[in-house]
Amino acid sequence: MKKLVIWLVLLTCLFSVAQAQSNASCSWYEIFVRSYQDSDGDGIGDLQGVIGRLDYLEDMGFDGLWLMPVMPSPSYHKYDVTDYLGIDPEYGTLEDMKQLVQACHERGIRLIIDLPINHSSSAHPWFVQACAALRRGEEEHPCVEYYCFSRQDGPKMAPVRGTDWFYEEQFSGGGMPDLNLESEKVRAEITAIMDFWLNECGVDGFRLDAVTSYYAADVEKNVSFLRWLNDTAKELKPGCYLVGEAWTGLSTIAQYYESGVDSFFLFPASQAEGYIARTIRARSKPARQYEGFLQQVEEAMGDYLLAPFLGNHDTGRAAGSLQARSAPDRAKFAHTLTSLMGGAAFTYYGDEIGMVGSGDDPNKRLAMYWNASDMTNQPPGVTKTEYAFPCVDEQLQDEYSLLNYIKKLNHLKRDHPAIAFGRNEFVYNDGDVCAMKRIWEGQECWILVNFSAGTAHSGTIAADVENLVPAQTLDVGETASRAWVEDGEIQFELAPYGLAVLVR
Ligand SMILES: [Ca+2]
Ligand SMILES: [Ca+2]
Repeated sequence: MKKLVIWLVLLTCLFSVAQAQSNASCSWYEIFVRSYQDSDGDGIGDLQGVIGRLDYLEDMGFDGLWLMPVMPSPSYHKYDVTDYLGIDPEYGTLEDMKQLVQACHERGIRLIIDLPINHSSSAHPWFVQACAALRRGEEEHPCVEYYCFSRQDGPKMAPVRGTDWFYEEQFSGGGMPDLNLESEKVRAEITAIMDFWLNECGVDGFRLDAVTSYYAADVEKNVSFLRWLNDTAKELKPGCYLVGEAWTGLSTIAQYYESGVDSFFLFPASQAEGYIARTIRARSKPARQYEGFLQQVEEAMGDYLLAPFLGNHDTGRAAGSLQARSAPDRAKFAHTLTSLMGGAAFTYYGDEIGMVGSGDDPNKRLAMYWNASDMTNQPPGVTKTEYAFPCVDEQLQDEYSLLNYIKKLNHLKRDHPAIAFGRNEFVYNDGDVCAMKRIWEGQECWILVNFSAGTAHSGTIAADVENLVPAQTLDVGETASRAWVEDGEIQFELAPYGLAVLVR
């Protein structure tokens, strides 16, 4: 009997994992609403603007959207929230948000929103009331336990003016007091907040901001809080998707996955020193480097659903770190290598047209370059406005633009979900060319990839290739790659950075 129960539990688990992945999106797109598309002429991007661009996003093959914070906030970036149950009036109304959710779902696009709950704004009524109570000496006021107050000063502590109290602020100087996640009252608020967005508004999940700061430098407590958060969210809406920001190394990220949260951003693959950029820069045997990185990831992560990305709103733009101006083909290829890591890959808005930006945060969040006469205002604090590649409208017309390359890449993944969700096996690697086998839900997909800037000729792969048929190719330029089976061997001619997919 006991054995039967264990089997049933195991089967249920397997079934729910398969379920979760078959519902999963594999090409996510991160949007900074303010800089994306303005709909009412005030120069600030808004939700109706995003709705107006859904045809574009659907055409591009993105099947998931992550909106950076949309809740009311005094800052331009809105990571310090003053009302967790509303939409910032700059962006629109709750009705607009519901309309956006519905329009996304009609297109088979999932929508998640940023949930910054490590801290609130110092202008949040909870904090304002708590500080007022402390000034009156009312330490028992219900709001006081919402934050981490102490009579002891120290690092990451800030004074409560007019009292001898201090409060914890991990992101110091930003008016962002840390919430007390130990408090049952705060957890009840978070439950109500998630219920509101998941069920009343209809979003499909959350991007969890700054999870490593929940309990600063305490992975175990963070994982246990995330376990509670994940269980609560999944109970409120089975199948919702959570992705966490744990800006840390591979083994620590793997620990965070033990919480049950679906994904954590794969920071070690991102930015100028990450796996992708290092593979691209490798002086010899780049395909071997890539295999090595993928093996490290697999050893640490097992079957977890990865969330690889090149850059986001906090990092320098990928086109800059990849030196896309001098090597546009390599920049295209970097997006492919990101997707080939497997899982739910994320693209930051504007990266599909090679927008650049680094240094001060606002420079990384420039107005989306639709065309010179259709752009939002730049966010406040921008010190450098520069667009390295042509605008969206121009790139749409150019078959070999970065934009059209990423579009083809997204559609390739859509046609062959095994690329994103299949278990990976390297079946061939000569240093410049590798072949990877992915099997998922009965689909078998072989991907041949040329990592070099030269054409790769007539290699052969002999093992287990019966009945493999050529399916699709993806190339950075006009020369098309080829791969086919002949006399029990795969033959290939791969164009520079070319990719060929065979299926069985
Ligand atoms: Ca507007
Ligand atoms: Ca915290």
